[in-house]
Amino acid sequence: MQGHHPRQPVGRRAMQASKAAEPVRGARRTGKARVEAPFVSLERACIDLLRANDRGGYTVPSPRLYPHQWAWDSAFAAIGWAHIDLDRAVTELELLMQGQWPDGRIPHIRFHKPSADYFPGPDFWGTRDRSSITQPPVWASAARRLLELGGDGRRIRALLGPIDRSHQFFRIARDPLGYDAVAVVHPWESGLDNSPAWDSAMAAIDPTKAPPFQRVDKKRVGDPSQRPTDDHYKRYVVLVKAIADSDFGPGPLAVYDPMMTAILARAEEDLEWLADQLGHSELERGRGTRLCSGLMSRLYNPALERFSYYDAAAGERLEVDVVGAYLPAMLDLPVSARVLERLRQSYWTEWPLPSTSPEHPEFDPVRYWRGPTWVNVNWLVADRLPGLKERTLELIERSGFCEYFNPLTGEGLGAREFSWTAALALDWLRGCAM
Ligand code: 9WN
Repeated sequence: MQGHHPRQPVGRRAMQASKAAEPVRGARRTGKARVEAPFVSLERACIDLLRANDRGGYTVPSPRLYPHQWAWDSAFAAIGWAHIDLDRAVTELELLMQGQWPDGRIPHIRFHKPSADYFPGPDFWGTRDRSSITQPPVWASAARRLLELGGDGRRIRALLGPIDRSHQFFRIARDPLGYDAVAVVHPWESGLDNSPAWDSAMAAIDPTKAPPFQRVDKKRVGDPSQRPTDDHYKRYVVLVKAIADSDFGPGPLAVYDPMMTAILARAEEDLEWLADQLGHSELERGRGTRLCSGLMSRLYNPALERFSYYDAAAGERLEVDVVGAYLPAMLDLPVSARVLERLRQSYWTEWPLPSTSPEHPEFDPVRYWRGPTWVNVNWLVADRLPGLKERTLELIERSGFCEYFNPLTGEGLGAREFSWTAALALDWLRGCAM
């Protein structure tokens, strides 16, 4: 695994590369010199947005819809902060890791302050100040970027033990069949909450078991049709309660997720790199390679040239045509080139990448993860899909720092002033890539 994929140059060279990089490269395709100016101001706008969403050490994903610290959002924000203020970037990861459960899990939400602006709060989770599920573990990859850009090695080194334990949690608690892959226990854990990937497993969850609750999210976006349905929300809530009732164990849902597995494989590789750089000798090696083998042997479907999901509770393979089924191509797998080709063939809409295939019967270009384009997904795979970074920057410049975008029209959707959209755009503008 190590060093086989095109990555950023490290240390000082990364800084030079970022300064020397031409942020306007994408715009130049239009051949108009004057398009440079908006990109310069886009960079300024990214910085201003992260500063505005800073709550003193952590960054809220968006001020109105998501007023707490979310795990993968925070790691993406740290990558943005790394281009503004490296110490502030390290603080972001420190606060994230401080929320760690004793068993190693990093909660997907850390509630620093009470807020009536988000449901469910800690009382619903049955905790004091954090959720009981985790999220795609991008924090090792973020820590790597911080060190590459010159962050304080002593502070970053102190994060490696907690990061290591957070990775081990997946093997201990999220691999019920011993597949060397990750099974999520709640759609929110995947980060791609409302993807059709979860529909068949969620069909087994009884929505009538949900206790009474009031959604806040629908009031926070202009158009509720961009958010999950009430039926889905009831099932999410039933799962939250089931996890609390099982003493924060897994609950009734377990779906192997190729995208989550790929993100952890990349994170393991980045953790090994950090351990080498910073002299953290106690790290167990080879976990990333094992996850790659798990992906290939358990989840790859050669006929479809993409990856499958696997419902461990039902014992059923799920062939769902969603973007996560292609995301393992962000790794150096023997099939990555073929999978990327498929992804390009089926997902290159006007404003790629849609989160669900336009051919899928559930494709909906405006509803949350059921069709819209998301910047973080694009960022994860953009260095392997020429043109994707440039097109995504054009999209942001045109429609703003939205949470997601209509993949057909480019219309901005969901929350506004969304942190990871700005943070990852800034990473690109400074010449970096996943
Ligand atoms: C539930 C914060 C989070 C992201 C997820 C995204 C959305 C939350 C929600 O917002 O999920 O965790 O309430 O919809 O799907 O990826 O981390 O931005």
